[in-house]
Amino acid sequence: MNPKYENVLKSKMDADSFAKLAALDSEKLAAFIADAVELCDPDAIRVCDDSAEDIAAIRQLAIDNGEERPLKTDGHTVHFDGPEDQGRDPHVTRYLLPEGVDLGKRLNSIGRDEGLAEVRGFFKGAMKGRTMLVRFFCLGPVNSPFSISCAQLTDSAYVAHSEDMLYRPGYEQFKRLGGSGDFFRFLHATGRVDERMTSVDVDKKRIYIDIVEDMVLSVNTQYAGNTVGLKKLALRLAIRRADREGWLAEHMFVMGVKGPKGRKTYFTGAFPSACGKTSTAMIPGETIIGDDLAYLRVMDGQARGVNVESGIFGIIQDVNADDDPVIYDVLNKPGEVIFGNVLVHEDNPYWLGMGRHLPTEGENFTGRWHTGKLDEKNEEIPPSHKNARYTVRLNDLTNLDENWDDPQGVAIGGIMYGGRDSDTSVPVQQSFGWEHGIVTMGASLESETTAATIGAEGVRKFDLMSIMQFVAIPLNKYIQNNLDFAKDLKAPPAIFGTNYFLKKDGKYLNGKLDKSVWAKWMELRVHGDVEAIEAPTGLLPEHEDLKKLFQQVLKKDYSEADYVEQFTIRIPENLDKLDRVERIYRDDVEDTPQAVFDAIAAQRDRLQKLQQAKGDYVSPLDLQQS
Ligand code: SPV
Ligand code: MN
Repeated sequence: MNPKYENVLKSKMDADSFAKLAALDSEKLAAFIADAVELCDPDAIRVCDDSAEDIAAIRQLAIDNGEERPLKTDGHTVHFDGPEDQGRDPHVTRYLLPEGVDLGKRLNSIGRDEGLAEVRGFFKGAMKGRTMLVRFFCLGPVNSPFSISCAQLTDSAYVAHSEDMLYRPGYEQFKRLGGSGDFFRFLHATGRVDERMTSVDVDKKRIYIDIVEDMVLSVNTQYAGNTVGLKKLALRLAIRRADREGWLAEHMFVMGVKGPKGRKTYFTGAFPSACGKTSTAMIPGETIIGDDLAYLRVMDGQARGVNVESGIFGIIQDVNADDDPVIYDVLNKPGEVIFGNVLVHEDNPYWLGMGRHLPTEGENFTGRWHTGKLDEKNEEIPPSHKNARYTVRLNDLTNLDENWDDPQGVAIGGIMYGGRDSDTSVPVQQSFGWEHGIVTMGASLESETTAATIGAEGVRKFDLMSIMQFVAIPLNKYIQNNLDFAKDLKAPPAIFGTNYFLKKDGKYLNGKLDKSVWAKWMELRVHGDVEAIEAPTGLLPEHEDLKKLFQQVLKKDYSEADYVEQFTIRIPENLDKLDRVERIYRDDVEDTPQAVFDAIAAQRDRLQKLQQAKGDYVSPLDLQQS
């Protein structure tokens, strides 16, 4: 090791930590840590490996330093983020733009030199009085073509603990690969905290992504979406790497859906935050591989996918025994769980929609709370935040798929795209083919905004592939990469558009569990086991098939009237949507692939022809079987 780094590092770490670091034999790593140490000035540095002792020590540290507090049930803790740190913060999340690089005008960016100077200013001395933790993780399964090694530096034991639960351990892999490797680097500092250990300098919150160094700098925040480097911050870097190497990094779950005679078909699915992604991946009776992030590669002519993570950082609101029985069970029995921003009363966690009466007082993300407590705008503070979360390990789930950690991934049979759409798309439909699906379902996705991101809720926003906030390359390239992905596939996955949020006269047309039926129908369609009806927007299920599935899966009758109401093609709304999406691709995106305009034009043409023949709202019963 370069003596310059060695001196800095040895001055702040014990022999055990230094030995762990030296064993990795990486100048790049030593330089990264030494620079961070000089900048942040921690009192001490602790280097952790993959051992159970180190992992347990981190968890204990989070409790000892007050970032987490034990709850009544064994293994459960609660963590609070400050009132203004309850979601990802896109306004202060920026790419450090090197000179001469153009990421397109939709991405939030700042000149690299200016941004680095600003954010490094906020890191200066930020770890005084604290210990810097040095952690190693792996994105995707270890020892796999999908693996990406990562180093995380943080002064938050909560962040490090969360990463232990959410990612595969990466120290041994680092050692095996040698430190010259192409690893991602993350530096996080909590910044000044109040007596509840929440970051207070919210005006100095910054999350800056350095695409030159594959590094992310995050400061004055604790919310995991802003601080856990391996989650959405690594996704941005992975999208760039995937672009260079010819694979896909996606904001998608991976799950298995059971078909007839013991068959199982794997799906990925992209849904914006808080739009049913986790609950789809957790459909009772099916198997989960992951709920948030997937890498996809072409291997031997097959689309294969892995879960990037090994745990779930899920939204807790509305998790209850009826709607999400598997998760509910994990949250109610002894075992390692971090509850984030819930209501705590007598050392038990409570959240909205849990199916129980909530206490009228306790502690929440605003401190002491009681019914009727008002915020600065005189609005009533809810007992638990809408974006309150739980963190669990996949290993604790009873529905975990047996192939979840396979280094070769699983073969993907189908892809779902779904948003929060109250008035346009049918609950489920299949695309006519890869290109039609990528363009009119993935790249045309819109969703009404939710509490997972700071900002107004319920505003319809364009969110292609549910990944808009994370696409770190020009959008046209991202879409082209998705279009091109099928080129080397023997049989591309079937693509489906889903919509769980369709309304009529202000009320939802579907029950929360109906997605189980749609999943079964999609599974049958992947294998061509059921026929479909050709609509201008895609292939629709037949009533008879859904009726059978509703009976089989939910023991419910599914009337023809319900079917017609849900699957009526709403032509004016669909045409409006095409106009909105086309406008974005024409005016806001540079060099949009022609395939996007072609697919939109063809869909418009089909919709207009049907409108002329049958009017604005066309029942699926008036359409032809394909
Ligand atoms: C999401 O909001 O999409 C999440 C949680 O998965 S996080 O990105 O970590 O905020
Ligand atoms: Mn997500």
